Amino acid sequence: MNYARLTIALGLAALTAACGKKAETPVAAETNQASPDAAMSGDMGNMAMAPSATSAIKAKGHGTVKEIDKAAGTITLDHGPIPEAKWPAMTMAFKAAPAIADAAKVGDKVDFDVTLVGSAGEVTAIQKQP
Ligand SMILES: [Cu+2]
Repeated sequence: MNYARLTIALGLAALTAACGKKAETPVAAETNQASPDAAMSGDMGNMAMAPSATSAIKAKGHGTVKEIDKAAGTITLDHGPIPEAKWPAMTMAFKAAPAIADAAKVGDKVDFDVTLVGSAGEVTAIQKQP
């Protein structure tokens, strides 16, 4: 079934892009290369919940604040590529401590430090771009 195959392909692409580690099978790598847009259009919500945690990667990113949810402890960033994790540019929610959420506001262009574990990430420092 084409739909099932597409779903699997998207899942693999998202995992491959999200995990920051090399694909475990050549098939996954091929899928990811063949359709870089698949990872972009993948459901970031699902991605964030994927229980495929690996070792943490510390990285720096740049982006624009799209949403801050202090109750949920998240900040949504439209961020550029993060080569340390092999992530393409995307919009996604990160965990954020209250101090981080207070230091930024929607629309700010920011530089940020992030700790990535699997497909989830936490912003650990944020600074508005001058
Ligand atoms: Cu992302």
